Amino acid sequence: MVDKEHKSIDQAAIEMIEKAEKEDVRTVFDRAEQMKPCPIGGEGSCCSNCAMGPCRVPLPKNKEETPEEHAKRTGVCGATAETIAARNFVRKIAAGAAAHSDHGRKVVEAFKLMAEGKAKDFEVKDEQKLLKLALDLGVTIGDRSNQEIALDIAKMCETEFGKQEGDLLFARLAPLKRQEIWRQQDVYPRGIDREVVELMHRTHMGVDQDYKNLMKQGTRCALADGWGGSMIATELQDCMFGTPSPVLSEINLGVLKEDMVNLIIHGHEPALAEMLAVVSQDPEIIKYAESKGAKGINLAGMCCTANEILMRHGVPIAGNFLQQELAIITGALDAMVVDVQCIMQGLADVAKCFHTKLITTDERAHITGSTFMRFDEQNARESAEAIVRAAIENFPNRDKNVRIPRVKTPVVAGFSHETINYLLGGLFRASYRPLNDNIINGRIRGVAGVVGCNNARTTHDGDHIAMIKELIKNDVLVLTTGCGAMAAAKAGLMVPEAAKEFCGPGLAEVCETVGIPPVLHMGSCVDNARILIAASAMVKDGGLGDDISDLPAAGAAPEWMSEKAISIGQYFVGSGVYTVFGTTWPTTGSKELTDYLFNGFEEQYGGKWDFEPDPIKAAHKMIEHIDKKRKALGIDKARERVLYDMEMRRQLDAV
Ligand code: SF4
Ligand code: MSK
Repeated sequence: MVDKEHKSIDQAAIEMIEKAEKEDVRTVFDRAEQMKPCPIGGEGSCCSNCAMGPCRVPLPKNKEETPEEHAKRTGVCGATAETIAARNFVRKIAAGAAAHSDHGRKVVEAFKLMAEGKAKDFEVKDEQKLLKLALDLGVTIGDRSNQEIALDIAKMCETEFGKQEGDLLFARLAPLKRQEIWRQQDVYPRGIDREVVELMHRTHMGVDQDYKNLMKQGTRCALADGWGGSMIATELQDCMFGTPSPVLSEINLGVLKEDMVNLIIHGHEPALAEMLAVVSQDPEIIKYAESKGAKGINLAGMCCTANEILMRHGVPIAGNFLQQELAIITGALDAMVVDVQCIMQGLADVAKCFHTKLITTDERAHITGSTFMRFDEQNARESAEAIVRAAIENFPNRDKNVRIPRVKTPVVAGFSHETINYLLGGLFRASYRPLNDNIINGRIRGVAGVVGCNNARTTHDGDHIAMIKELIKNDVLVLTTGCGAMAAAKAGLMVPEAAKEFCGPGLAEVCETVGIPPVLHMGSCVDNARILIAASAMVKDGGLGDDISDLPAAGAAPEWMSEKAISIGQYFVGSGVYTVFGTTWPTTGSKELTDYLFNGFEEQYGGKWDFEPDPIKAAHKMIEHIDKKRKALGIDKARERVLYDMEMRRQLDAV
């Protein structure tokens, strides 16, 4: 028997892992047990960049390496352990930045089609945001229509990918001091595609062989993701699908319904999900489902697409990354519809054991053994309808072997930057002032971004929850995205009532006064750009220094697994944030490179990396960093506790 509790802290997941075992269905949890990680690749000491290799240059175990031994630790071409580890690390950045940015490009294409009137099912949903974006980008507003303004914005954003000269436009939204640092370090991002291509070129055999210089381009490429591809994706998605505002929903496998057609949309890009949300409410389609014996259509999300439609429509979430196969194992899933990123190939094998139809929808991501049904933005509704009909037609094929865990949790999501601004400051004077004031007076100790994936090498959701609970207990407000956000929601940390139960007294008071949860769901992976904007807004509101690196703030990804997470981490570090990763660290094969990332970087960028697999210790490292920043700002004395009476609370409201 396997130790199921060790695999997940989520009761729904544990129940489905047991069901899989009984039914002899192999999942990611089994594969992780059978496939031990390669120790040489794990420390970044394997190079396969040319056919003279692969070369392995592992760090000697259990003994100090002499300088002579170190000098001999090279690949066939003479590449040192530092160069090899750095090349491997920055290639992860290039892949992560490419993934986010190609998502951004797809959004721009859909946005442009909409502006040209060629994507008839999409429209500008948030006019305010469109106009704000036009002002940010210098697009003329005048008496032009939304379509005309949107077309100019689309063209400008399109150019951001391929431009050869000049700076990325969205990077101008960073605090001025941050931009100065980028200029001093010569890493101000240029065209998005250019940064990815240059990084791939520089890591080719025989090009850039100085680990610090490789990291310089790695930083510039990551910044082109955070302040470019990801930010473009988030901003245009908000214009086209609506900027999220607080919404109540539910999360976990218990959202699946025995008597309805269950359809899960899994992946990252929201356009298809948006249309599925519309189509699944269509009375005609519901009638069709009824004709097949179902009571209706139940749409749920998985991974970041789930976050997108939860944030905007309150569509329930079935689970995060490590639950994708488990959703099929319920036996209640009629269709698993996927687009791009974080989709395990194992889904196809698991789906074969059940009646579930696995449907791929994007030309860039086919899976052997699945059915391909292309999603066409120009005929979005028809494409979505065909997919929903396929799910409905599969409903009668369900067998009796259905078990849906009775586990689901309420969640309040939808905390975009604009919403936080409004909730804190009010409609007419939206600002971060009350947040800054509460940090200055010490009720809130600081802010942490806890983001990222699940990883089958550590207990599913365990590290996220241990870290987040430790942070909020110590009065640190947590902003979160991605699968970490879903972990927090499943653990009941995303309802306002959680403040009283889990927070330190200062944070609890503020959350209760404003009526927000202590852990704020800010969206999907690309929406980490919202955290950059929020951090910039805090700097601009004043009182907490003049750069993101001055803020009492820290970042973490305790269960990271994807290359996108490395790119996100690097753009946080390059934006001045102390960032701690858990589970494993991919550069330990080179002490010099690791020391540069964990220490040297801070001198250049104000932010730095750290690694700590123990989530409680990691939380305390973050708190220590937050306290260091409070001290530097001279607000460390302010952390005295104040008990609020009603009058004081009203004053807080009126700030
Ligand atoms: Fe080996 Fe150098 Fe080729 Fe890498 S580039 S595989 S270290 S010879
Ligand atoms: S889905 S990148 S596992 S957060 Fe964005 Fe989750 Fe990580 Fe994928």
